[in-house]
Amino acid sequence: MKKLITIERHFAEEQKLHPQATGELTDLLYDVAFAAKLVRREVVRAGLADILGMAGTTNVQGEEVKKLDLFANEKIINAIGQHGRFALMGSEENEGTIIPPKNENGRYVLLFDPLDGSSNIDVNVSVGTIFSIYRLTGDDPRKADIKDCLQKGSEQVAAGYVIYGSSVMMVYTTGHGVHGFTYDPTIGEFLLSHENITIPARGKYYSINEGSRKQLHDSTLAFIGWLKEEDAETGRPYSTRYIGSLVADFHRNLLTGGVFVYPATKTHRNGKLRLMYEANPLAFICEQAGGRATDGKQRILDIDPSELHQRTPLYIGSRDDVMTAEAFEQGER
Ligand code: P6P
Repeated sequence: MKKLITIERHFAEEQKLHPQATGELTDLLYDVAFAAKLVRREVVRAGLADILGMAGTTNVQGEEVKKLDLFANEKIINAIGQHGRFALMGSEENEGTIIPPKNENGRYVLLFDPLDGSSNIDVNVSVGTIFSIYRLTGDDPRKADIKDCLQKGSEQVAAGYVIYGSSVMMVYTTGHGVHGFTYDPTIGEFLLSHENITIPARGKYYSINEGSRKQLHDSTLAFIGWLKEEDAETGRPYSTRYIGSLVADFHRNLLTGGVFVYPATKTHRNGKLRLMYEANPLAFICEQAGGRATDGKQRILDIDPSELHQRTPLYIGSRDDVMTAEAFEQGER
């Protein structure tokens, strides 16, 4: 019988890989896993409870917010913020930074998208929580401010996501590989199910919203055209897989190989996806799994952020597929 390793046990093992860790990283990750269990409980029964449907408000993105987004946001802030380990937080649902309920000893920053893909909630398509953890740039948590939230993705100490799908999984990295845990509701634990996830160098799927063809630049259309050509030697044509839920599309490509593209378009020069709590954490995971993540020109993790909610074009997934996409976007093909 395979060893049953809970995510908490794995966090403790990971801590030994961080000589400077004082156990705080383990505690942070434990808090995130705990919050994920609370969010999961509501997401999986959303159809039953009276929390389905529109909350009637709009978030900083100007998007209508469904009650589950609000719930997830509040749960994460309160469940994680109560232990005082985070000095500051940033969420897709909040315009400014969030000072947790307790933060006097916090030496870390948490940035998160509480429920990505929420437009899919009512149709029972997988949605996800994405998180990114940084160390404070200074020593005094009372002086923590927006500059602690605007660090390059390469400074992340941990990142991960929870996918609420046919099974609920939590995937994370602290810079020592990527590990996946599947939730067992009979014991209320995330159990190690995918150790050291690696993404194939080239996949067979591509994910892009071709409905916006008219808005796509010729370079992007040329890449899509290349993917659709018949060429057995390079495994083409690729198949389209586009769920419209970033975490679900990313997770499939991470496990099977493939490339996800949300590019700059004629109407959105920075694309749609958010750098700090969508692209950066997934880029950290993707690179740790042997993949690649760029904005079409530079590594996502090298982008010097200027705003908490700034957007970025995103090409992420199998290393060779992303490099091919970049060659087209840079006019080299
Ligand atoms: P489009 C969901 O709203 C989201 O933020 C991501 O989860 C998803 O990848 C993307 O937007 C889909 O955007 O423009 O293709 O509907």
